[in-house]
Parts: sequence; C-alpha cells; structure tokens
Amino acid sequence: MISRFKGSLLGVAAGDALGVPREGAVSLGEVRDISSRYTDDTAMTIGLAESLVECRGLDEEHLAMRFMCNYEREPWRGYGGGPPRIFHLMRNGAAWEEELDKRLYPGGSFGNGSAMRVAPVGLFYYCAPVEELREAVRLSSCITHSHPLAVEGAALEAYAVALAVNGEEKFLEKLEKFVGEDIFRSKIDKMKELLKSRPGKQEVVRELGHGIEAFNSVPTAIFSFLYCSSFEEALIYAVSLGGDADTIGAMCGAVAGAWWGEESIPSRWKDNLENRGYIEDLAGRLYQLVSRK
Ligand code: AR6
Ligand code: MG
Repeated sequence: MISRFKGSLLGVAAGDALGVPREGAVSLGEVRDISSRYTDDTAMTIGLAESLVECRGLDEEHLAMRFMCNYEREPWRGYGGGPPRIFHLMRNGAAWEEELDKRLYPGGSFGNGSAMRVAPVGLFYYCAPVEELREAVRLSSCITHSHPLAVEGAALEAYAVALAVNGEEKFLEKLEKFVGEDIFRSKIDKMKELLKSRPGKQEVVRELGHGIEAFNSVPTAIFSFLYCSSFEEALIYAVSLGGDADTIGAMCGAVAGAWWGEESIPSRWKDNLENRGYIEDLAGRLYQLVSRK
C-alpha cells in the first residue's frame, strides 16, 4: 500500500516533468526522458499533501493559505492564468471563501488546475465513503476552481486514484457509476468505445480532447492509464498526445503510480526527479495517517 501511495505522488511529478517539453505541442511525438524540473501541477499537489498531513484532514483555510504561500515562494512554476491572480487578491485582503475565480471567469474556472493537484485527496480518502471523498474534493477545488465542471473533473480524478490504490478490477464500471455531469459521462462512453479498438492518437485527441479544460484532459489522462499496460508506457503515451501534456501526464501518473506502485517507475526517471525524497516522505506520512484512521 505504501508503494501505491508513493507511486501516485511520484507519478504526478514524473508525468509533469515528462510532459513539460511537450506542452502545447500539436504534433504527436514522444519523449522518453524527464526534464529536471516539475511545474505547478506537482507544486500544488505537494501543497495539498502538506496541508492534509499537517491538519490530519482537509482544512480549507489552511489549504488556501498553503497554496498562496507556496505560490509566493515559487511563482515561476508555470501556474495557469487564474490561481496567481486569486492568490494576489487573497494577499490583498480578499476572503478565500468567496470563490474568487468567479471574479475572473463567468461561473468560475473549469480549468484542470484543481484536478491536476487532487491525488493526495484520492489517497487520503481511498477507503472512505465516496460522498466523503466528493466533499473533500469540492472543498479543495473551490478555493481556485468553483465551476461544477472543474469540481467534477477533480472528483473523477481523485476517485480514479482511490480506485487504483484499491487495485479495483471493476475500475471503469465504478467510474461510470460515480460520474455526475453529462459531458464527463459522454467522455466515459467514448473512452469505452476507444478501448475496444486500437484508435490512432488523432482520434483519441478528437474524441477526448487534450486541452486545459477539466473535461478535455481528465478523461484523456484516465484513458491513457487504461489503454496502456505499464507505468512507463502510460506516461509516454499520455504525454505524446500533446496539448496540455504536462498536466495530462501528471494526472495519468497519479493513477498509474497508484495502480502499479513505486517500483514500476523507471529508475532513470525516479533518480532525476526534483525533490524526490521530499515527495516520497509526504506520501509516507499520508499513508501513516490513513492507516491509523
Ligand atoms: N470560461 C472560459 N474559459 C475558461 C473558464 C470559463 N469559465 N474557466 C477556465 N477557462 P485557470 P488552471 C480557461 O486560469 O486551471 C498550468 O499550465 C481559460 O482559458 O483557472 O489552474 C497547469 O500546468 C483559462 O486560462 O488555470 C495546467 O495545465 C484556462 O481555462 C493549467 O495551467 C485555465 O484555467 C491549469 O490552469
Ligand atoms: Mg499544464
């Protein structure tokens, strides 16, 4: 179990660092080696894990402050458009509870920024009732992403991580029962069709998307995990789809690492991962907390 926890968080960092050189790519090329730095996906995943460990559960206010402080320490991590503006508003006195993303986007942000960081919630709530997991995801998302489609994308990603930690054989069936919003439901239907054939990458991108929106990236990341038969293959595949490659890689890595465990991560990646020791330590502390619950 501890290997699955470590695999998931290291998986985020590996997918993120593998995808960096492919971010925004329209071609369907492959990369096989990770870059020396991870980006906001991993930085925010670390923030969420730190807050869960320190508060022994989800504390929105603590989490909002942790996100803000971690951003201020490393603003160069390649954050999306919204979150830095939200952290500036908070620093200047705006209340984090106000769903500040609604000031930036009508109805709030449906970017994938709350799904990309959510793996620690899936780990922490992996054997809790699904409603508890859903609620914790909602709280973690709304600080920067309050649009229902961002919340749903993050919930789907967290649940996928939880299912993977459990080694759930009825993975896709359970995901189907869990999903709420129509756009995600139709993507899961498409995913099932694609899994029956050997689709070209163009077709996968056309059907599932590879964009920055939660609904155009979370299903793609989960599909990449289901379509491939090892951690390494899944990550190389996810990132080869281009578009928001680092985030699709990170979200695929969270699930694939939880499924195949830490040992499945190639050592040429693990050995080059920035802050590997710290990330592993956080995963270990998260595991200790959960196993004592
Ligand atoms: N209406 C129209 N466009 C929207 C809306 C909306 N309601 N919400 C989001 N977008 P943001 P993130 C579009 O700014 O989700 C980093 O590179 C809009 O184009 O909330 O944290 C990470 O690695 C907006 O700019 O940021 C991830 O790849 C975009 O979605 C990514 O950024 C992102 O939403 C995460 O970004
Ligand atoms: Mg990205």
